[in-house]
Amino acid sequence: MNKYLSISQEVQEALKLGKPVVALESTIISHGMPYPQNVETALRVEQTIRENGAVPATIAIIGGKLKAGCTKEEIEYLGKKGQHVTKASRRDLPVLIAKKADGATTVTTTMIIAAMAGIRVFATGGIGGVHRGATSTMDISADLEELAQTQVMVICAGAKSILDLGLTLEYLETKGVPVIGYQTEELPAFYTRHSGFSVDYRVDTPQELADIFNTKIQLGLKGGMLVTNPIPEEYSMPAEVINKAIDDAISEAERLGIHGKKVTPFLLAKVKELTGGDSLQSNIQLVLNNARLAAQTAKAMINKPE
Ligand code: PSU
Ligand code: MN
Repeated sequence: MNKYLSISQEVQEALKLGKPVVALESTIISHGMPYPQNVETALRVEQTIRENGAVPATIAIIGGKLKAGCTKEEIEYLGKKGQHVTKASRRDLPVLIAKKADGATTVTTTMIIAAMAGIRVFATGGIGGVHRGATSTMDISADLEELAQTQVMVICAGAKSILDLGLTLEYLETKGVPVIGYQTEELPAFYTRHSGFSVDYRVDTPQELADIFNTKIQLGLKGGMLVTNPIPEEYSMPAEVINKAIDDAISEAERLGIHGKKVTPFLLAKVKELTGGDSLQSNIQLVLNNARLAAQTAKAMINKPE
């Protein structure tokens, strides 16, 4: 095991016994939601994973250590520090480790650390992707490159239309990443169940998800798999409301000249501000929904095809 990796006792034991483990990211805690709802949600997500028969491993960088399995205190610390914690992507890892600093892991770094620890399933809210206007800004999330090279299944609620969803799918196709709709043929758009774009395949059970990913691993194909799980109907938002907020947030970001790693957190915070508490409630519910599916899928992964 590499000397920078620190796996909690509980997660280590589960992995040793071949029990199901689900990885969780920490940027969603520090940058994705306000305090204290971020901490409450992170703990509820862990609880949901346990109720569904798996062990949660919240991932973060603390004092230069790559943590797979954060304590309640560490989650509380990251949630309180919020945007003051470094949002850590692949390029930040060596710097933060060498400086013995803290970092909140994005989808990218959560995948990297999960893979190092031997965790194959990861639940989150939404992933990064190709931004609108990327043809001139070249703003494409490192999450897509990570999905292309690291063998972790990412279960999300699709992507927010702060992104260009069509270009995001094209990019994933080029990079050889399977995009699977869970009980849907349509790519969900995070707050809403519909985007107008089709996914590659529809799958209806956790066992099918597990079989596809186990097969990918057995074939030795590098890269992950993206599972898009629509927000439950009762928590989805009216498309006009959310799309108006997203358009306004993007205009504001352009006006202020926001760029680089600040773009996504800025847009997320602005959309939340413009839609009040409604979008936060939807956000919490879709993450819980993904945690349930991830736990069931991690359990199913243990039944490997011959
Ligand atoms: N999209 C969301 N919620 C999030 C993020 C994206 O709907 O919390 C976070 C995730 O951690 C994701 C990161 O990996 O933002 C992507 O940032 P960027 O676009 O800068 O790559
Ligand atoms: Mn970016």
